[in-house]
Amino acid sequence: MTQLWGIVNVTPDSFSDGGRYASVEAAITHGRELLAAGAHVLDIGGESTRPGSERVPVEVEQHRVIPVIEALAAEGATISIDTMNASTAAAAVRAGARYVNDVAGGLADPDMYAAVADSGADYVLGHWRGPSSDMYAQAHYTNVGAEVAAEVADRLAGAIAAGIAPERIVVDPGVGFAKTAEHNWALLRELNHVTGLGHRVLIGTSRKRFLTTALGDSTTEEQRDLATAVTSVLAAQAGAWAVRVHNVAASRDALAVARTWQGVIDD
Ligand code: PMM
Repeated sequence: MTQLWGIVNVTPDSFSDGGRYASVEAAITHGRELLAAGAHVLDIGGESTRPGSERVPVEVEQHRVIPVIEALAAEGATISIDTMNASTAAAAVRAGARYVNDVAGGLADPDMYAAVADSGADYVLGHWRGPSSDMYAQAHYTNVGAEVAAEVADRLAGAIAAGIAPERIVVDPGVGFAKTAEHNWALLRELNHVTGLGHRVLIGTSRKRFLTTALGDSTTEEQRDLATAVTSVLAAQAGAWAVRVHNVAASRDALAVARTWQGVIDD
């Protein structure tokens, strides 16, 4: 059964003056809602990686995410920490996280592989070519599926050499990271290169701008949830182990319909 990873962003709410308490409480509540909607894993992040985003100091990142991880892990949730920072990864695992989701695949922090190896957590290794502030400068490919898979294979070798057991590593081709919309669609069409690496594969398409190629430029992020649910089914059919989504209920239903179509009655 495809794993549903629900996204919990712990970032200050610009419309609220409640400060840290408000964003922590809101994130915990949101995490509970995603679990009720069927999320298997909550992916908790305190630093945006959207195109153009600036980095957040690690102290601020940890101040945001650690109380949320502690609270939700104590309630029995399976937690992933979405971070590019080794120290945040280590602190999050101490607080109860079971996965370290690193969109930079170890390239943003030279200590990441060692921190993950020591922590005992599973590792999501994302394809990345540079910081979000100028990621489009790196968006050059002739055969995106093969090139992404080759670069991920390189990172995999480094992670395994640093002591992370291969079966603990999930790979992610990094939809939207140093890729144009055309690259993202081609990458998804050629997912066999990445699934062929022999690891679990996680795909993150949720609400991303490239979906407007299909939907039209004027769609808001929330208006991309149905399209995201369709990509969840297509990703699952292409061999993905997990999808990372904002609207868990939409992808849960879409995946349930696809399973039923295929005659799989598993829940
Ligand atoms: N995308 C974002 C953040 N974290 N993690 C993984 N593993 N894969 C992704 O594609 C991914 C990620 C950016 O999206 P968001 O800002 O909507 O969370």
